[in-house]
Amino acid sequence: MNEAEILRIAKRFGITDPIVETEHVTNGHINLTYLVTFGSKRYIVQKINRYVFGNPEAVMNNIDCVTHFLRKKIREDGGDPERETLRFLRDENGKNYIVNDDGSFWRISVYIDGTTAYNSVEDIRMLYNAGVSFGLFQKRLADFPMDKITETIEDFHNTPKRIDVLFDTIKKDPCNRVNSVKDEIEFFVSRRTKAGKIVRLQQEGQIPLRVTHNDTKYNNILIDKKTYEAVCVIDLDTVMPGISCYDFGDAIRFAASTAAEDETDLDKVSLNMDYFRAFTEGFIGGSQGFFTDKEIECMALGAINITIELAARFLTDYLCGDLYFKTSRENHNLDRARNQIKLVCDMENKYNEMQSIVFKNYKKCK
Ligand code: GN1
Ligand code: MG
Repeated sequence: MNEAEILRIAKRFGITDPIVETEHVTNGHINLTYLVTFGSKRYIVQKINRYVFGNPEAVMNNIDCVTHFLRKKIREDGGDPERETLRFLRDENGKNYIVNDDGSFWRISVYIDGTTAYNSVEDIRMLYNAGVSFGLFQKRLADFPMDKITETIEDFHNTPKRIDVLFDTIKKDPCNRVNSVKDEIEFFVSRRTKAGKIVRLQQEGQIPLRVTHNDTKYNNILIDKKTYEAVCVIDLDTVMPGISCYDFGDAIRFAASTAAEDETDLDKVSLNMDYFRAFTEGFIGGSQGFFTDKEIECMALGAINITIELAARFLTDYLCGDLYFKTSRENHNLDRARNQIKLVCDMENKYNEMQSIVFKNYKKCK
């Protein structure tokens, strides 16, 4: 992408200052993201991935409704809505996205100064604060009218369906890769029933459907570089009806692992219990006692189930020829799948300990 094109897009959102600096942000696996300084102001310029998001207008409409609602809640809580939620620029027709000449979808949000998104935990206080913020995010959206938002990706965290898709793909073997993943297939055969438990409980009405974030990776929260405070939850593309234990679990899966999601030395991959404790304390405390007893009982299992789901998604994408997640090396998705499988096995060994930490924190805020 050249700067002239970014400038042309920015103009449609009313930005007239020249570009001073452009940085390609490579954190995310889906959208194309740039941090661009126009004059003295910084913005996030993003191209939405059309392969992943079939209906980008719906994505942007969801974001509009959710940020509008959050802004009001933040104000009521005495916070600063300009720092604590995203603000997207509008074009001359009032839309929060534009369609470029080539059909691509672009959006621009205001960069929140003094903050950054981290890929790993540099200080445990940041992780605790991230927990508070993700917990509070759910609490603030508790009375959001769910019928205002649409499902941007169908069955996004329907774990049993994700695993069915994996087994279908194994049957079809579109890229002749199945031979290299025999052990991994065994893993999914043995976990298939367990992996569906949370979704089943929700379908039976034993745990509620809530408005959730659905992608609570540690790098999807902006943290103040000086105070370590978690300022703003970002990447709102998948905010839709979902399961609270999965928001908890997805954050644990990513941030409380002792290694990066694509680490290939599996001896390095395990669940860091200090990190688990810190995030749990923040998340359950931040949500201020609004989870039900059943949800609390399912938090630790939520971490295991969502990690199995991610392993399935990465392996499916590997078998399909790497169409969904961005990859930057050969076998990248296979490495990610193996990494997540190892993490699941370690979580299973630590399940009782995880449960007792969750319960302890729940009792504290009741
Ligand atoms: C993707 O875009 P990013 O990197 O925040 C993915 C998540 C996965 C994650 C795995 C829309 O998130 O579901 O958990 O990669 N987002 C989408 O790292 O599929
Ligand atoms: Mg992201």
